[in-house]
Amino acid sequence: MSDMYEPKPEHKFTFGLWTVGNIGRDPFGEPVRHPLSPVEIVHLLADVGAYGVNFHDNDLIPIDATPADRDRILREFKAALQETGLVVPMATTNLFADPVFKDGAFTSNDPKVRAYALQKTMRAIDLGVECGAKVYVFWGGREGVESDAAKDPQEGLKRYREVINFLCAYVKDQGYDLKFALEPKPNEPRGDIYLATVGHALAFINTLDHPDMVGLNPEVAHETMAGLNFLHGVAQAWDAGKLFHIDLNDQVIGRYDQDFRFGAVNLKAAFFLVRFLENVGYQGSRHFDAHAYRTEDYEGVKTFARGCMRTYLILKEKARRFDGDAEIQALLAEITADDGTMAPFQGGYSRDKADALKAHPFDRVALGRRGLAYERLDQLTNELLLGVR
Ligand code: GCO
Ligand code: MN
Ligand code: MN
Repeated sequence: MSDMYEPKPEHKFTFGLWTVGNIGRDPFGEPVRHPLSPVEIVHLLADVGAYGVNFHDNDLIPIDATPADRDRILREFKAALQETGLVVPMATTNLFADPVFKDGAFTSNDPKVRAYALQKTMRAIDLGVECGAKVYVFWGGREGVESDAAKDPQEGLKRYREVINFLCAYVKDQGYDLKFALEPKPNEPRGDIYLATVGHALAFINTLDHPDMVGLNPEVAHETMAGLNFLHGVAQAWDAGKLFHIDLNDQVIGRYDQDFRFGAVNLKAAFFLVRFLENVGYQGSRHFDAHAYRTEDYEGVKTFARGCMRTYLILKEKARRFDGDAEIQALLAEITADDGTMAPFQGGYSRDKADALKAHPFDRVALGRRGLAYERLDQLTNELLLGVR
């Protein structure tokens, strides 16, 4: 397939080793696909046109690998990167799979577990940096509780903060060129996870020792699981200068954590998201944190991966058309029209301005009577997305 929607490295599409490498195990069923080695995954991703590959430490190096295993695996992985031209823009730590993390890692009640998690993360940061990562993700999958009887949430946050502060200092001390991106999620695998949403994480960042080093990795599915508008979270992260990375996938509100192909559920939300990212000039990776349906074999996995990227590029083209559509733009101009008469009241505060505004007569009834034509605008959006304009 070679057309204008063909993914190219310049599009910065990335996948995790754990995404296309997902073997389709779920709480009810055994794997449906055989595991691929990291080298095989790199080749699969190169084949479908991705730009990069991201990993958890243990996606690449098994948790119980010997130093010799580690060296061999790393050598082979780097050779595959070299051969395919794929890069590693992001890395992260698996702080959720091993039983040691059943009560969390940085927020575990056990100080030995917390110290072990910190050790594991420093080693994983070294590994990520060695492979070229510039962004390091913190997804607190097990940082939370099933019962608040077990852990004080304020204590949990205090422990989290102490570790992130420690790790920021570690990165500085090592002279690494690395930024941290917190990935909020409300629940799953814990009953409740700390730093549940983009908003929680943004507020937390301001309490850190080095807030400049720490941003966000928002995920479509996670904000959707919380019943929130993902675009609004992304826009707020961007506005705060904190959109360091993004996890694209799809999710139906109210369901289990689905990790569907980007655009598989809510195309319109995906459209406004892509339009936002493209229009503000987001320069980071477009990372797909999703996996193929459990019904698929590896051909289906490739179709899944191509589908994520293709949908993104199609929506990017739709965004271009939306912004160039005369009727839509005329409507938008009408909606946001400004006759300039309010200019004296706009901008910063002055006492004169406040006095003048308090005295200004408004025709409230006339203002409230005006129809806004959002129905027409939304229908035009739908028609554009449905391909009839
Ligand atoms: C999930 C998360 C993870 C993280 C990954 C990278 O719901 O399981 O989205 O896939 O993104 O651990 O930090
Ligand atoms: Mn997720
Ligand atoms: Mn994710």
